[in-house]
Amino acid sequence: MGVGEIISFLREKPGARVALSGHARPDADSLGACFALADILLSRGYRAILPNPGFIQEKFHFLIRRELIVETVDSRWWNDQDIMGVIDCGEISRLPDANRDAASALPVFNIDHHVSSPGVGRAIWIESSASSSSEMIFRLARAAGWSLSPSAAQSLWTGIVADTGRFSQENVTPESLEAALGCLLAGASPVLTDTNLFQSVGQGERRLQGRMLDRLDMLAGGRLAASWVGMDDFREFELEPAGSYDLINLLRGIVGVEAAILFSDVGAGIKVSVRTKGPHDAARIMARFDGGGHARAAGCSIRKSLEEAWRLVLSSVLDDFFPETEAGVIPDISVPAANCNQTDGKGNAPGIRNRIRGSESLLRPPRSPI
Ligand SMILES: [Mn+2]
Repeated sequence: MGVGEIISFLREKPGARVALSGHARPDADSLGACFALADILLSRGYRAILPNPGFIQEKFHFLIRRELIVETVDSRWWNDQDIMGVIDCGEISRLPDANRDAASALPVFNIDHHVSSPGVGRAIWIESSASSSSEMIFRLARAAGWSLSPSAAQSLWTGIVADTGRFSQENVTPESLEAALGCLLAGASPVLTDTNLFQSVGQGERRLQGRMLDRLDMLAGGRLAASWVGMDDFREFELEPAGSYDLINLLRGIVGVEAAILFSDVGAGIKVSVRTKGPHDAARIMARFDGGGHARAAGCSIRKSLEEAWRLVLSSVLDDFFPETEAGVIPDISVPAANCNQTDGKGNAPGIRNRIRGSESLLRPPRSPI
């Protein structure tokens, strides 16, 4: 199905109350696409609202329109909704917990660009060649002849910028640039997005990046970079575990690296993120762990200890991406997340000591909380 089915689905229900949901732990594209679509639908006479988006990181706050968000809605509220839009997410299990039941009960339309998405609902438009769901919302508006307000254009611009890595990845196409141009013409400010997303890294986030880099492990002869962050790190730097802190790109950007893997102990299991270059398919390997995403960027959640997840995923990735390199060279995670702030008496966290072999001068005492 394509954009035409989504337009017909919506046109069959003029004035409908539309609940819009992105995926849990929303990112810039999920939020940008949802807020823009809400804005567009409102201007077309629908009553659009975003129930339970969950924790939204500060750098995304410029996208938020508070009056369009409702939290902790009850079943009576859901009964009043006519349809649901599932955006930037193509399966019920990736929705925020509080929105899952409704996605089975209401007539759903689904717009997503994740190659691994099976699709949910009656009208499904999944286009893995699209850079972002925001690009797809732009195409939807154009195909339907619906205009973009400056606010919707800003939201879509932000989603496209974020999901293309600031127009630097393979998903930059004539179509994604055309959508970006359309947003620019409709009033989006590139500076506003850049300032919020990329020029406003908090101290805690920057320090978390440093902590993560301290634990870097290079495997497969320097072609695989892996590291981890734990609950104690989030606590120490006063960060929300559900946030995204631009960590994995620091691993992917190392010269010679073809695959980067980050393990985040977020309290409710281990979140695994994979980024790849070259021929390696991140979505395929994450599908083995009930995850998904794109060929270059994918992830999964594993309900095991950090050590178990580390061993399981790294051995699978080594076998699959780098079969020619020797197996059984996976280093231990010697310090579980719960102990990562323990020191050896000289102020050195043992995990860091073990990770930087023979580089004593690089050791630093643990940082005091900000
Ligand atoms: Mn996206």
